[in-house]
Amino acid sequence: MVRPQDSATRERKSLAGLWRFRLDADGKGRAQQWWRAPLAQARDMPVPASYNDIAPEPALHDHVGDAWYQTTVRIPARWDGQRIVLRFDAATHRAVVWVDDIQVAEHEGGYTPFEADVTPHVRPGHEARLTVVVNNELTFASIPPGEVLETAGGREQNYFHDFFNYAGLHRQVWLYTTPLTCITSIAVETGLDGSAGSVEYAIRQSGVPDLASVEVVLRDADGRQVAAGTGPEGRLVVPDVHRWAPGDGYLYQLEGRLHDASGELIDSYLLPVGVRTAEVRGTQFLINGEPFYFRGFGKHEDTAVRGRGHDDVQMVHDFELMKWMGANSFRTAHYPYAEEVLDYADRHGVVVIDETAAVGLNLKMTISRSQSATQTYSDQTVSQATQRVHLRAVQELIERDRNHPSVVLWSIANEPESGLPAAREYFAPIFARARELDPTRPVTFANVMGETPGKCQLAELADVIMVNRYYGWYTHPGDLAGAEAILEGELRQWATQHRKPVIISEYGADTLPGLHSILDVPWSEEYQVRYLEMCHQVFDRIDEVAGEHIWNFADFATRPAIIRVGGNRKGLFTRDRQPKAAAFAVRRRWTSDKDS
Ligand code: BDP
Repeated sequence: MVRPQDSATRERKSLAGLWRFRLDADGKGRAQQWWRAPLAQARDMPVPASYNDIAPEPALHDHVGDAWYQTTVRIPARWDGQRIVLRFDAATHRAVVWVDDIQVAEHEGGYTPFEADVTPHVRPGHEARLTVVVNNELTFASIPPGEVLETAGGREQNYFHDFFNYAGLHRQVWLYTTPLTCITSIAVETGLDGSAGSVEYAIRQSGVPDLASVEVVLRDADGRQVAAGTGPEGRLVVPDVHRWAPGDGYLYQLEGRLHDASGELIDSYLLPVGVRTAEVRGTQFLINGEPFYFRGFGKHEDTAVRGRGHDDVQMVHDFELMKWMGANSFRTAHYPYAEEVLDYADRHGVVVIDETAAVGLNLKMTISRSQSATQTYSDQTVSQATQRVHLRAVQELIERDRNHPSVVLWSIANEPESGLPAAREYFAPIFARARELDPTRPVTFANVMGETPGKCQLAELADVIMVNRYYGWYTHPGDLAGAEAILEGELRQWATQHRKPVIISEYGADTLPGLHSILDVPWSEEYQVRYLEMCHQVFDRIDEVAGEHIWNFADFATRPAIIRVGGNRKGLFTRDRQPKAAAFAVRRRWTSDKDS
């Protein structure tokens, strides 16, 4: 699958706007075939957005089950003779799609795109009715997992992760064209050899392969051709390459072209390409052969009203704030982010750890307990059925994001229970699948507190030791000296036992802006500052530490819990992006080697 784009041979039309919308709490819409007619009792709903916070209604906010979206679109008359495709950048967590009365697509997984060739079902110049049913139920056979409980108050969604289960059409919806014979996928892998760079490409096309010949042109940022090739696979060499590097998001543009026997252009597809390498060597993480230290955040796609809905205004603002902080990287905790986010990171030289939505494969967490089970891995809980969905999620993530130079590391899960042999059985094939799909990038997961060196069965499988640690918060609250000793002891153990780079992918303290204290009082702004300073002193003493990602960039919504005050408050910024005292303190650390 290649993304929709406007090129010499393609055109796209965004379907963002107000759609008709109806909750289906009783789940009767499918039986009653609601797609067959204009949606009755419908209200307006913006796309893209989560639906949960759009109106002040508990039934909408806490809805469990199906929700229906519908719109009508006129297919441009000039699209006659083209292949017409309907694409959803995401539908959380699963969806079925109809064009008029015909089912055209079905997809599982809330954060990766899917599409349908709708050419036979639409008529250029005429209107088509698009209906989507989006379902937000999490079960042990979904990624992330959860359980739907029948309670006195009705059906309730329980889940084992610490962020609100927003749902809906969170990202763009596109109608787009391709020529009938067209490029269906492009994959690139880049390398460096002294001052030269290489771009290995593989292009697939639909239709009869012999009908069209493939030609590839690589241009620099000024549009000058620097290399060219023919055939569906090949290797381009760029002398004196301008490398993509952290802080220098230099992009070439690869044009894949299909020509017919007479030399006529049939299809043209444009792909930005950053030439760089990313690898683990010993205890270092290298980008372009140079040690890279990750400075940044675990984030969320989370804002007021929109929930998880993508918004360019918010995205650019968040990147500007990260830049102001001196951050050079972030992790897409805890799901694949909108593709626009990765495009921006590519263009601006921001480094990304790209994560699947496999969060909460852990029934030992006290914050979000299962009501039905205690064993994480079993036939009734995280099982082979979960693993199949997880493998598919890894595949969809890598297929979607493999061409982004900003992505340097795959994270296949967050905080799974990892101390059991069953964890190894479950995860070994997932590591293997990630490496098979992309041999060029290291693979890891975020290890949870308590699964210490020696106990964790997965660290051995990972290329990087990535740990989430909260000494001084969930343990040793208010006791920074005690926290420091245990944090340092554990990180040193990781470093000596595994001889791999260690990234602290989460550390943080909830903080209420305006709460102050001279003493070490958790929740105060001063405590967040001192807690982070303590962690930083430890990291600076350990050579194998290759990165620090503070949890979290900004406060974010969670389910109600007595340890959550209006959500998770570990942000350096509030949910509306106002800085807490720690933002200034960390900025001093992260910009101290610069003039700013
Ligand atoms: C970790 C999780 C993260 C939570 C964080 C916290 O990875 O999703 O939000 O802790 O408790 O367990 O703040």
